[in-house]
Formats: sequence, C-alpha cells, structure tokens
Amino acid sequence: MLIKYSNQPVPRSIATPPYSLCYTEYLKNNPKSTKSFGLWQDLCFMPQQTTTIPTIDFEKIRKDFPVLHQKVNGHPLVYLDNGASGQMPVQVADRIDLYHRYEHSNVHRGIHTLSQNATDAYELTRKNVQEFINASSHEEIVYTTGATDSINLVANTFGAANLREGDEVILSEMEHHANIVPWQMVAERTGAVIKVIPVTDSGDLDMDAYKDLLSNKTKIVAVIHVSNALGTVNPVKEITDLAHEAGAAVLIDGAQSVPHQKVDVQEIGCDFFVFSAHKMCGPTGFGILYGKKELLDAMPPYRGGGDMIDKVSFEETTYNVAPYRFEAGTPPISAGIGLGAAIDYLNSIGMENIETREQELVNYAVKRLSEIEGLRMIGESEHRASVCSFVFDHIHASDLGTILDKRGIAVRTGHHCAQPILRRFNVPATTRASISFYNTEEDIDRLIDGIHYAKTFFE
Ligand code: C6P
Repeated sequence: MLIKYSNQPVPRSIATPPYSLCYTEYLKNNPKSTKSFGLWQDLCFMPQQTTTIPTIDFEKIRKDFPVLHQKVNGHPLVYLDNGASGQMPVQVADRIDLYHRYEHSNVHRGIHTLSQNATDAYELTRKNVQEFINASSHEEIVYTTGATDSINLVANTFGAANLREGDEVILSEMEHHANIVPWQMVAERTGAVIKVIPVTDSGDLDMDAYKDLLSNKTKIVAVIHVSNALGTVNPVKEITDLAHEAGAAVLIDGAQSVPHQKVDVQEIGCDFFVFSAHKMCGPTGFGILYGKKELLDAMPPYRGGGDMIDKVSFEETTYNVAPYRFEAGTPPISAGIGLGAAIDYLNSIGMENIETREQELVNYAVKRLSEIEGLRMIGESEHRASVCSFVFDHIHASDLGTILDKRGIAVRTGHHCAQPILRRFNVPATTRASISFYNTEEDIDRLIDGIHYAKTFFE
C-alpha cells in the first residue's frame, strides 16, 4: 500500500481513509486535544493512504445497505424510489451514531473540548463538500436544511435585494415546486415577472425559446439540473453561459444530479447550486447552498439568531461573515457530519463509477419498460439520468403503485411536486421508478413482472 505525504489533499480512491474517519482516528490518538476551530483544516491535510482497486463490486456494495435486505409485504424489497430519498449505508449510519454516542455537543460555541470536537467534525463536512463539487473555497458552502431551504435562502436574500418591478426571473416548465414557489413569492413582493422555458415533446428544454426569453430584463435564471419527473439532464453549462451573456445570475437545482454524477460547479460556472443530503446516502434535514463568494459576501442575512451575528446590541447588530451569516441557531449537527460521511462513501466508490453503473441500469429499465404494451414513457430525452416516468391509459398511477407495493416494490406515484410539467404532458400523475447504484437488473425485472401482473388485474 502506497502512503502519500502531502500538504495538499491527495485524490482519494477506494481505500483512502475518509475525512470523517480521520477525525475519529485523530481523537483516538489525541484524546486530550484542546485545539479548536482550525483543527478541521489540519485534518484535511493529514497524510492519506491511497491504493487502486480496479473493479467495483456493486453486489458487495449493496450489502452496505441493510434496509435493502428485508421483506416488505412478504416479498424481498425492491427500492426504486431513490429520487424521493436515497438509502443510507451502514458507514454513514455508524458515523452519525458515533457522534450521538460520544461526541454530541453544540458547535461554534463551547470552550470545552467536546464542543470543539463537535465543531471540528461538523466543519470538516464543509471542506468535504467543497472538494466534492469543486467549489473554489469552503467559504462558498452554506449549510441549509435541504435544497428547498437553499432556494428559499437565495430567493429571499439575493432575489429580494436585486429584483425590481419589471425585472424577469426565468424558470423552466420542468421545475420542481421548490424552484417555482419561492420565486413566485419574491416576485409578488418585488414586482418581478416569472418567464418559463417550454419543454419539447421529448422532455428537453426548448433552448431556442430560452434564448428568445433572455434579455436585459433577465436578472435570474433558475433551472433544474436533472428533472425529478422526466429524468432529463439539462445542458446547465450552456444555460449558464447564455444567462451570463445577458447579465443574469444563475441558480442550478442539483437535487437530482449530485447523487448520480460528478458535478463541478466551477466548470458549470453557475452562481448558486443547491442539493439535499438525503438523496445522496446522507440524512434528512441537511442540505447545501453553494454560492460564489463575492455574491454570498454581498447578500443580506436570511434568518436572525445565534451564531449568525458579529455584535448585538439593542441599538445596532452586525453580522458574521458568509457562510456563517446564513446559519442562525443550533444546526442539525449530526446530519452535517453524516453528509461528510456520505460524501466519503460516494467518493470511495467514485462518482464516475456510480454514473456508469446507473446508466447501465437506466438503459436496461427503459428497454424493458418500452416492451410493455400500453406503457407510455413521460420524458424521452436522449440525456436521461436515474428516472423512468410512465403512464397507462387504463391504469391509474396510484393503483399501479399500490399493487407494486403489495409485491414489495417501492415506486413513487403522483405529480412528483412538479405539477406544471405533468400538465404539459396532459397527465395528472405518473408512476416513477428512480434508480440508484445499489439497484440491480433483478430489481428492474421484478418491476416489469409487477407491472405485467397489474395489467392482468385491470384488463
Ligand atoms: N424531490 C422527489 O420525489 P428537498 O425536499 O428540499 O430535500 O428537495 C426538494 C427538491 C428540489 N429539487 C428537486 C429537483 C427535487 O427532486 C426535490 C425533491 C423529491 O422527486 C421529493 S418531492
């Protein structure tokens, strides 16, 4: 095994000790450490071990997810609702458990060792996220409670401060409600106008229509990276470049992309990028807002309270620097540490390997689904990730979902919090199978068998 010593973080491969484990290791070796804020930075530059594992054994990886190895309604579980929430491997659950058992304390406040250790572990995640999405600094990483919270933060700070009457915000027809409603609310307050990029029959953004919508009135473009309802992967770099040419800022909703592909925010060039921990092997209640430093620095605070201030008096209050200015009150500490462990876990497999495996599974699912008579896919983009949405003329999605559930198969049915795009395709609901790297071809086969069974039931 090769051991590298470097004052720069080395690229991590499958056997590299993850940051979260480095921290535990550090505590074991330095039980009396009184070092506080800043320790996490040292930890990020700890000697790291690397070795190369040539092939990824996804069957073995599946064993990391105890939830997948149970019976539901008398059948082995087939979990195809990863778009709603991903499952958590034992490595992440154990890391969260460790925090609760031995490290629990409030962060950014205590002079005592336990609090400082909790702060170090919690802040380690910021560095971990920075590297994961290739932000240029950990100061560009704001902790939130999820993608929804992150978008509300931007709408209520950057949006409220920069939008005037008649200014335009461009969204797309395939947005999740989380990337529609906060903008409508701020538009109502400021007099800004919402413009919508239409979607083609294949489920792609109409890029010509987008170009026509852009003007010097456009102040913000907010677009989904991967559609949770259609699976379409949008050309976010091109969208960002065009918006910037028009002088607009860009927010990308990465809730469905970050768990499935390597994301590089500097390459995309977007101003803001948001995602949730629970869709990427992490816990609920935690998420990320990436924002370019100069924009975060200029943004007013969002929620007021402890931790986000510099000085408080009844005459005047001054605020902390970004990103802490946006993080009021005691945060979900264990969830933040859990996200760090989730990133370590995903890195240990490699996002490229995850993307390749998921693409294989999605292609297999699309092939098998399209062989079913009467099934109509909603969303047929050539650029598709992780999601297969479909309808039948004579079977309601919720009936199909219920029958599948009785056979241990978990899918999502309904409008997927994306009503405008379902309206665009004239359907009230779809059945959605959303895939992750721990799924198998056998899971897809079980889905197909379940659909055939439902068909005989209804026809
Ligand atoms: N989509 C789905 O089943 P939160 O709830 O804040 O973690 O994520 C909101 C959100 C924002 N954008 C996109 C693209 C999303 O897919 C989601 C969550 C889930 O499709 C639950 S509605």
